Amino acid sequence: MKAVYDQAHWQRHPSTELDGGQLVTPYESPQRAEYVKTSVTEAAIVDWLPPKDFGLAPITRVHDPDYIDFLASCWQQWQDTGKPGEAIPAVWPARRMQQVVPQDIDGKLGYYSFAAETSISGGTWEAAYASSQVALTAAEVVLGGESAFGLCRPPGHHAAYDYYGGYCFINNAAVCAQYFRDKGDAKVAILDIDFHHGNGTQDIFYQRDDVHFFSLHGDPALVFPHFTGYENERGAGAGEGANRNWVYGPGTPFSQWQHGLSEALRLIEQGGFDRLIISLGVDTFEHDPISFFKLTSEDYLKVGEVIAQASLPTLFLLEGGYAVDAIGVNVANVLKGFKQALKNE
Ligand code: SS9
Ligand code: MG
Ligand code: ZN
Repeated sequence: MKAVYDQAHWQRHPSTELDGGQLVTPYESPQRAEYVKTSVTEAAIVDWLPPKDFGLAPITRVHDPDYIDFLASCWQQWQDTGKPGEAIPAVWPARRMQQVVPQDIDGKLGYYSFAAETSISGGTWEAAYASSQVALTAAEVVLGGESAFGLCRPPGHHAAYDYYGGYCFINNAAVCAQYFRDKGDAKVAILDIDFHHGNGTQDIFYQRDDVHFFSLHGDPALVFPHFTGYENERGAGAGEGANRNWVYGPGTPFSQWQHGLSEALRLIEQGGFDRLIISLGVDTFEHDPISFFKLTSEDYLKVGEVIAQASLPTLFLLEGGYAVDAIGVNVANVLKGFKQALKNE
């Protein structure tokens, strides 16, 4: 199995996250990626590849080009105003207001975001761009039929067609699904096992039948992203039935969560997909500081095994996971379980 890493992720190092009415050190830290790199290397299950550059074109296949321009220029525009801190939105177009892009940076931040915890600082765009190229480099390997892991940071699954939030700016899984389509695949599946609903991925493919989205996550009535992820969201128009959500409450252990996982895998096995993308968040871990599921480090071996049942070329992309000292082992265990199951086939 191949894996891709880029030290450019370090350029994403904001010093603030709005949490509990205070500005705290962000949970989505550079150390996360380093722990994953170390554990996956120690597990001796991958060969590391350097990232290639696929340019902006694959990104604007799934994101609004104006949104991408905004991300690329936001920090400069923010600094030009002389504002003292990092860029944080404080106002949004609410119900019955106009959906028009404002000129002023405070207005733009609200227009192009859906959450305020995610500060934008210098290097954010560069790291988000590099993260998408890590994903695409791994995707190119998967196009050849071999499975691969993209060690993406920042993560992507909360980024929608034209807004960021939840630590995400470019939707790496969506970029790669579209890349697979553009390279000739007829049908692609994305399975999101991060603790949070992949609202961005759902948004991008909601009306489409060629990329199906499956997500297991904490009940949005109780947790972020609060306004999407309910089980009655099943896709619309041509995409009717191509979107599935499984929601679970506080304290959910693997023994319960695995029912959704197995059901999703059954649908993926029977759905005639060419390729599978896993939005691999391990914030389902029992000691994750911002989540409430109870998966153990051992459980992640089983998760990898179950994913292998689909027998599809599989692209694993890192999403969340905030218990930094365990994130490495948990991610490595998913890949280990997957690889082991393939061998036993
Ligand atoms: C914590 C609130 C969490 C954002 C969570 C984003 C997870 C990305 N005080 N809000 S995987
Ligand atoms: Mg999820
Ligand atoms: Zn998450």
